[in-house]
Amino acid sequence: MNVLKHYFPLSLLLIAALCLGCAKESQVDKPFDLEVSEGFKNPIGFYDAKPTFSWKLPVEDEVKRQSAYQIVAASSPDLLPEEADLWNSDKQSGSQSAWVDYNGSALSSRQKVYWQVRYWDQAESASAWSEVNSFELGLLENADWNAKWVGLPTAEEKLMGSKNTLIHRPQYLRKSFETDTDIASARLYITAKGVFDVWINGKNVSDDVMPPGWTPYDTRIETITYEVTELISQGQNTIGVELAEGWHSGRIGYSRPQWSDKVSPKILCQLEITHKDGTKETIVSDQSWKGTTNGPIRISEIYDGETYDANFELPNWTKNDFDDQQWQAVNTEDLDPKVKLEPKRHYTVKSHQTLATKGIMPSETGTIFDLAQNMVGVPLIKAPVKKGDTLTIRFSEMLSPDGGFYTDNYRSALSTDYYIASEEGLIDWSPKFTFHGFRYVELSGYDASKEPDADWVSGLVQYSGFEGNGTFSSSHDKLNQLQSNIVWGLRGNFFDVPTDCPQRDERLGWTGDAQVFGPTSLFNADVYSFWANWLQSVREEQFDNGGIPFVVPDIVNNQMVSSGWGDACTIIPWKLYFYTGDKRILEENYEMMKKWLVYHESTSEGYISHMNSFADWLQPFPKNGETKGDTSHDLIGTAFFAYSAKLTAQAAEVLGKTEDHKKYQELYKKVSQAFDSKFFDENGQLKEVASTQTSYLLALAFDLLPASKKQKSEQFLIQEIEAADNHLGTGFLGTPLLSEVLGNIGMEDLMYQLLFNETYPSWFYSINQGATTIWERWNSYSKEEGFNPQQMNSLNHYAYGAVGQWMYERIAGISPMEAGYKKIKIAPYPQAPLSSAEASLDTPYGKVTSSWEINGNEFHLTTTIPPNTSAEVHIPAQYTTEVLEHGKSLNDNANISMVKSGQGFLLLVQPGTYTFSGKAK
Ligand code: RAM
Repeated sequence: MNVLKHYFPLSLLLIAALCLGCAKESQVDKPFDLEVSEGFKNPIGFYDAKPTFSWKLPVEDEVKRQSAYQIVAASSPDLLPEEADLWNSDKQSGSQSAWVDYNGSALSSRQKVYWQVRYWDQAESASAWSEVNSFELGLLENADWNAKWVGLPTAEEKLMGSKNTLIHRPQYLRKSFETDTDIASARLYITAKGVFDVWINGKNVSDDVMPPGWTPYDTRIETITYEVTELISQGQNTIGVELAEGWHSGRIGYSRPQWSDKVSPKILCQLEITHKDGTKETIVSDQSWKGTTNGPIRISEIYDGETYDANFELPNWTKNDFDDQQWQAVNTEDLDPKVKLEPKRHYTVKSHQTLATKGIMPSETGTIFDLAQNMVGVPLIKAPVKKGDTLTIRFSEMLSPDGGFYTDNYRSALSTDYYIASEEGLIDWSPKFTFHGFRYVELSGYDASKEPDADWVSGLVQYSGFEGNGTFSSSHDKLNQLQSNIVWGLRGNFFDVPTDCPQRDERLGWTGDAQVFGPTSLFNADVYSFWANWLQSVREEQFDNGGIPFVVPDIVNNQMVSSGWGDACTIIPWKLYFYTGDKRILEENYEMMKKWLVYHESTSEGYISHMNSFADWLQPFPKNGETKGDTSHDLIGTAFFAYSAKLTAQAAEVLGKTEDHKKYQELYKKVSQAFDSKFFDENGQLKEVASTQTSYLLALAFDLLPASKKQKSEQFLIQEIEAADNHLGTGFLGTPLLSEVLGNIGMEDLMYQLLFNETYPSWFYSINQGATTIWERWNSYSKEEGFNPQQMNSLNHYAYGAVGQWMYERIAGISPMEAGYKKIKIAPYPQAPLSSAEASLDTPYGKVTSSWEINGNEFHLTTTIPPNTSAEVHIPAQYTTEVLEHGKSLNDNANISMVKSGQGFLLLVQPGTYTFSGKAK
């Protein structure tokens, strides 16, 4: 006691001193949500040897801003943080917490890197170190591969399918091998010219759907890495791969190159085992593999569907003791140095959701199962069959008014699966190497003695692996349905590449559709890596003259280009930069953007474009009756020429390329001037070309008119809309600009009217006809007249869903003021018929929310601003009486400062959550 007593004051002092020390070191919570490059968390088989690092600061009252950071990277977690052998950034001052370039030792294939980060807050308090994260590189070079392409020469069978296209029968490939010593780790590197599913010792290696996905295969094939340590055992092992034609060798698009054995599907596979004693062993695909086409998947085609014959099942073929004596030796092919093998740089397609049948009805030939939602993926069939039965599974997006099973809009895609039963009982089956776009499934050929049951059919919803990152909802059911339709359009058309539609004989990476919907997709899902990958494909497909094909991957191969479509190559990089803040996307694509301007120039005279164009595709009420609408093609081409020049100038500025910035800014001005004098008179009215909403929208959205004419032109736009009885009159290119332009010119009320219109053409029109996705046409179907007679009538086409951006940005009111949401604008637009709306969005700095409600004459707004950002909050002019935050005067809150109190309040706020209220005057 005495001793303690004696030392008490001293020990107290010591503890206090220690605490102060640690307080300085780790007073604030550690950063979280660590990611590398375009949002990857602890990836393996990673593509990027020069990654960027991002992290988030904790949401706490004390943490407002980062004043400095430090990143450490090492070859082993034990070396962190003190002995980081790969990189120590040291303390770097500044608030950058996203997309920080790795600047350490060069990294190579297979290397695993561990890293962590800490930050100092606005008061210079250091956080604790974050958790240790890691990334492991895949095989980055062709030289890393010892394997050969292997497969059976399926082209030789000369099996012909629809449209006289060669069908490659699915193959089953296998290899057994011995491994003697204890296994420390094992990685399977694998890809295919075709699509595959891989098994080791009877276990399915992954739940990926149709890997490796679709790239310009002549230039680049993506490779996949699987962690398979647990699947390999000491002694004998077997790898089995199912392989089908997929996009590489199957019927896709309009024309294919001449068929030859070169296109017979093949796999490339390299299993690398590290033993506990440090030795390494590699098992590769080579001439020792064997294969057969006598397996149960008889045919599998993307457009036409899959046929599975259970009589051909090969029990245990992926296990050791299977007898493959009757199987054939495979053909081998060397790697082609012109075709780069690169780790996949975005997430594979997977089944993300299962939809249950909501209704059953008889059809002429069988039973129809209604999933109550137009979706993309495959059915899961658990139906009773008798031996020898052929179960026929057909699909439809919508039934005719008389209940008929509508399949005309699949055009030549047969979109039918078959299951041939080998025994009586309940099957549990899904097709593997095809996908369908459908809401209804028709089954026929099942055991007729059984009463159809909802459990027989469900839908596996498949799309590229990304998470939702935004939510939007409101007090209005139809607006919520529209949001749902937009999200389902996204799910349905992000199937490894961005597609126009998921169901007919098309499903192609149409560039125009992509640029139109791109921004809205970023509000709803974490699709940055998806787009970054597709842009790599766009770069790979750019023609030597700078032209951009209108579908990527380019299966058309006719050097055709379209204005408004090719401009995806400037618009998407810019939008990705603006919504993420990652400059690298501009760096990667800058040369492509410049080359595209060269192409624009080459198709112009005196800066007036004569580029071919799909124009304002599917504009309603076209006077000429054409799908291309009434807007002048030269006007469209010239407007996009100017816009692409403007975006390239902006990109040059961000990248610090001063000369280029000037040059392209100059080009933008010249093209705008030419545009103005060619198409507009001195009153700001269109001359010599058809007067359309889209013409005015392009001029105003891309800022192509002199200030003196703008206001006048705005009036002409409004007149055009009024002449259409206050309805939209826009196709693919004009529609996304409506909300942007009307918003910019203070005509949000009019935009509300267009958005809430119930009659044709409008968004709600399709909802009134029963749409559960966005349609290709404003009038794809009506209850009175049934389906649009055109076969080009997709009921799952995301383009018109582009209005979703405005729903987040203006109705709920969340938009970036600076790239990547470093500065945020919260500017909701409350307006009848809405009484409330809310959105949330995951930004590079954390979650932003905005939620408003009108209650009598009171306006309430709750908003959350993440740390390391700031925000401008706009309180609408009509509610600026008695504005309070949390019931207190704004002056009482040090985190709020008034910037302007004229037309509505403009407040600058620091990170935190705020609840504002205001009364109507
Ligand atoms: C259609 C596609 C796509 C559109 C082109 C012009 O076939 O579905 O949506 O961009 O045509």
